[in-house]
Amino acid sequence: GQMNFTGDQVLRVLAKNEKQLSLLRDLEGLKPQKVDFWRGPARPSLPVDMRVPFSELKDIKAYLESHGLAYSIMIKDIQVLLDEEREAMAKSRRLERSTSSFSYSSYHTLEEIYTWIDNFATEHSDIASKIRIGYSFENRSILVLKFSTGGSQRPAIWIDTGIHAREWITHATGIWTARKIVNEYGKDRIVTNVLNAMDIFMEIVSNPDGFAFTHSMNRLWRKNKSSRPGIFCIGVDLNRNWKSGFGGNGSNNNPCSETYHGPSPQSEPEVAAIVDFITAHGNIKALISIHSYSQMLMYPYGHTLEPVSNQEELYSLAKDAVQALYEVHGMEYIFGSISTTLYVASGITVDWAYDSGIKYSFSFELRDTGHYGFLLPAAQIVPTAQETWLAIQTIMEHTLNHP
Ligand code: VAL
Repeated sequence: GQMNFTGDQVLRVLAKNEKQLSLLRDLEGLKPQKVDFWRGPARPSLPVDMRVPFSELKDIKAYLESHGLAYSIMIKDIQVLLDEEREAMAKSRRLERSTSSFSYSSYHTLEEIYTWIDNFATEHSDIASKIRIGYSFENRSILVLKFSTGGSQRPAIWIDTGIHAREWITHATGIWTARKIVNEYGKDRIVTNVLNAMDIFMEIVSNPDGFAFTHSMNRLWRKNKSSRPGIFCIGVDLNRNWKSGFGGNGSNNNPCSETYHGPSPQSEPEVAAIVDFITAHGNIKALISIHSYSQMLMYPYGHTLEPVSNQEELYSLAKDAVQALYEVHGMEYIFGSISTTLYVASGITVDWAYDSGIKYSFSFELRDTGHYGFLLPAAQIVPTAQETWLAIQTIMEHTLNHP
């Protein structure tokens, strides 16, 4: 059954300087698998959020206090939020069944999403179709929705959500976005122009095994579910398994780490499926990889502080996208390159995409900034998707206008 998180807390630590940050980094090595960083140590201006199991709270709080690290309690009891989330899903499921409808303002299981994908592709077969690009480690289908008004190998935009299993707001945003695209084609100027010249690919559940596991066992699982003989811990961080900068700083060699990069680049079938698809396609012009949380819009590189060659263009595009997003519900996003905005992270999706010639490569961190973190209430799905849509449109339009 489901892992219970009663009494587990999310602590927010505000490190004053680099030395305090490295004391926090030490926590990962000191207590492997005991502290789960929700927002990892990055820079002194950014908070560090960590989930601490009830059994470790005393020790961890003592560690923080003894080193003069100031902290506050962001979530007092994780299980309370998990119970509310489950109850909301059950309620919405009852309503969906009695009305034979799909609620875009609720979270869904993998089976529900896969059924929705089938129905969606059938209902909108004039512009949408389903493609299976591979199989996960546990042999689940890896599905992509293709939006196309014709042509062959048209220039295309790729959007992936859910590469990290617990980031449920990203799958929900992807689903809402897919519907938005079909609803707006022929109405909205940008969507119509984009789809008249380009295709859009959306991989909504990029880590199906991990996502299924967040529903069946552990809501807070991040990695995939691969295992290898002789290795005790399960799972590779699918956002550390890409070839660009593989194994470098901000990725971990320890299979028990949440940022374990895996044995070799693209060792994971979920990553290999995307690499093979995008490479075979050969005409992807923009890639948008969606994560949560922190409210950021970022571009390469992650693995190095070196600026990319079109960094000024990406900076001003990110600025415009974030401004458009802000105008919807007043949510503030920060933006910049990953390594300078957040932290150095190696083997990530957007670095690989950029190095593969996709010069408009972006990664979002959606809502919120830590009040709920990964447990964002379903009431925020639609507003999050609405504002993200404006940013996505901005990137799509720029891509269309700069072939
Ligand atoms: N937050 C993401 C990660 O740690 C970044 C690197 C985009 O995987």
